Amino acid sequence: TPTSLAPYKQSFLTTSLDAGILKFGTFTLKSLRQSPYFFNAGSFYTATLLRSLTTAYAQCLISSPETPRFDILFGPAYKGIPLACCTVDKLAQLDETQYGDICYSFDRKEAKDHGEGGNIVGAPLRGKRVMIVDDVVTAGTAKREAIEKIRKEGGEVVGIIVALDRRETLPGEEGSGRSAIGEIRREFGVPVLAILTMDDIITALEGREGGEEDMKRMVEYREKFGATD
Ligand code: OMP
Repeated sequence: TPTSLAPYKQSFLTTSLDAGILKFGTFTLKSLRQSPYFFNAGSFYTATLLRSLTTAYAQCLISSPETPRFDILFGPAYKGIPLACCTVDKLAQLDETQYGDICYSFDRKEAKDHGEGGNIVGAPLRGKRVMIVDDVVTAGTAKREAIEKIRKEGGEVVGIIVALDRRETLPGEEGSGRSAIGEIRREFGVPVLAILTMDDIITALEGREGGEEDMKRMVEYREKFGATD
């Protein structure tokens, strides 16, 4: 099937489908919406799958015109921790000159009051330009918490990268067309990069043999809950 996706996005989508990480069916989301698809980034736990995920994050950061300059890649606990660590390793491997000095950092869920203390593991955030890496964005709740934490530690949030931007309206604001990610973009003035969006999935998979019913439900869901900004 002809698609307009960048090769690294296409290959990431293929891996996600083959590994059963991107699934079609009926799923209840954190927002309680019933979704015809679900992306379970927590399943990227084999060496090969983790590498395919962090390669895609690294290629997205390297190739997006929107990517800001950053010093630290921050992965919110717990799911973001391996993402931040393994993606900085991948960035340096792909371009040592440009990314060899990038640091990783993540938060503790519970503050430590002995030893070195503090709430952050990895590079200190104070005065640094911080990029957040996370799995999926739907309503953006988790990203807001991370932004607040980083600011409290004296870091400057310069952007967010996720594997999947579902591009949905905020719960209770279905008619507005305003997306969770659009709100974050406007409110905090930072770009939000995504390896894949819901539109990418539909574009790439529409017309796929045997997947017609799944795509019909995807399009219906997008009409109901999709954002337009
Ligand atoms: P928000 O914090 O509302 O943006 O929700 C994002 C979270 O929803 C993710 O971190 C996941 O825990 C979960 N999620 C997925 O992992 N994959 C999906 O396809 C959809 C969701 C979700 O529940 O919305």
